[in-house]
Amino acid sequence: MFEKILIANRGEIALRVVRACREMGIQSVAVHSTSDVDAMHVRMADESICIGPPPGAQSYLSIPAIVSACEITGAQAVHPGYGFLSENAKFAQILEDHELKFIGPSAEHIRLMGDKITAKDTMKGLGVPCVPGSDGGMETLDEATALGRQIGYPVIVKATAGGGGRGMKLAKSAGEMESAFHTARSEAKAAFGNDEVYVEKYLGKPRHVEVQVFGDGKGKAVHLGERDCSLQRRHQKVLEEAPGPTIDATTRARIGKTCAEAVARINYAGAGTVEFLYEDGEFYFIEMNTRLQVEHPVTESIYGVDLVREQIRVAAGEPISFSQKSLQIDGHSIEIRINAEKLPLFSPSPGRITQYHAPGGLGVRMDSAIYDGYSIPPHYDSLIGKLIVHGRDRPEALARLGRALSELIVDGIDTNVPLFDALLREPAIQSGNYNIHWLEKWLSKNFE
Ligand code: MV4
Repeated sequence: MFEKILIANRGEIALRVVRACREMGIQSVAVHSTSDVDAMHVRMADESICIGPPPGAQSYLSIPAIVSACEITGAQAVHPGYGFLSENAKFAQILEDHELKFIGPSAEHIRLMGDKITAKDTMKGLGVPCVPGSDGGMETLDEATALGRQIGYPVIVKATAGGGGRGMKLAKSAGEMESAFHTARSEAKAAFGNDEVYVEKYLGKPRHVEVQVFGDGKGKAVHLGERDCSLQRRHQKVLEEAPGPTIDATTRARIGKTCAEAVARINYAGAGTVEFLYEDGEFYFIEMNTRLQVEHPVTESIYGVDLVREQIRVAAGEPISFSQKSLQIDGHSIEIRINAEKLPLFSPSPGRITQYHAPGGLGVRMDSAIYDGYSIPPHYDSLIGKLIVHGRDRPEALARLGRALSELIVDGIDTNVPLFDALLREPAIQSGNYNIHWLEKWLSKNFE
């Protein structure tokens, strides 16, 4: 096992990794920018090192700074968290070249899934159900138009270098294809330096259902069910839950097995998420994320598994500590993302937290790196914490979420907490009857 792990991240996820390290008897190294000297992840880690000025590109995204920090501190492995360098194949490769272990999948698997056409082609070949659409990229407008006619409108044009909602254009009819195709291409070129696009049948009212998989890198893999992350605003998740309100045990076992077998076949190592659109009882693969996700705690809650600990074990060459058969779902879990932002426009709201009180009690977990008197710097994303509740069933989890929210105090800055108070009063949230468009529609009526 590793003796020392460097955490190439900040905020709540860096603290999450520090916690796993401490329970495993592993020394942790925090890295930080000059604006993060007083950050909680720096205080909680066994040691820390400054890696540069506040902008991400010069600190948390700087590969030379992080490799140097490993050499100075003697860390043997790097946990990238989520965001920043977590899905950067070049970073994984450079660590390997320096005989440092990247706690995550191989550079090859990151690259494979980072190219959305290759990802889809690979998953299709492994028996994972995909959205109907082009096999590979669309070189010309004529090709895209012919495909649109074949699969039927509406269709969506997506950038192969995109993902997470960036670089997508909807064509509702043949007449809209020319504009969708050219706009998608030029936006993809500008954003990613790669103008390759592909075309898919557009699904009108799906849910976002993602399957958590975990591989040992040696041909074994398990699944840990699904999360429903349909409640999103501008491609940012707002609330996630597990199990999915519309997924039964038989369906879960079937799609889970398909995903686990697929990643086992490619010797995938560590945590991964297979993203689907789910509509009318069918799963359609869209993307695979090769990192630990923000919303991993809802899966941990219902399965009683520490996913970061498993990531570290597998990276060190140890087996996954549980079998598929031993995994049993216990109850229901819901996570809300608490952001430093001002409603109704969701504008960033950095500044000093004058008072903070975290909720507690049975079934309540607060993953956050804020504290009384902490100043949220303006340089990073607005996530300041995740409130995760667990109950014996969905109604109990919802009641517990309302109760926990009533205890939470974050003063001195604006947060999106009032949004959740309002959401909990909605029948669609109480019943679980929502899709990927529900939140934006509701916001346009009730907030903006
Ligand atoms: C789609 C789609 C409808 N049909 N693909 C957006 C993010 C990226 N991961 C995939 N996305 C979508 N792909 C087809 N063929 C609708 C979306 C989409 C969406 C997906 C998940 C969660 C929220 C969303 C909001 C708008 C659009």
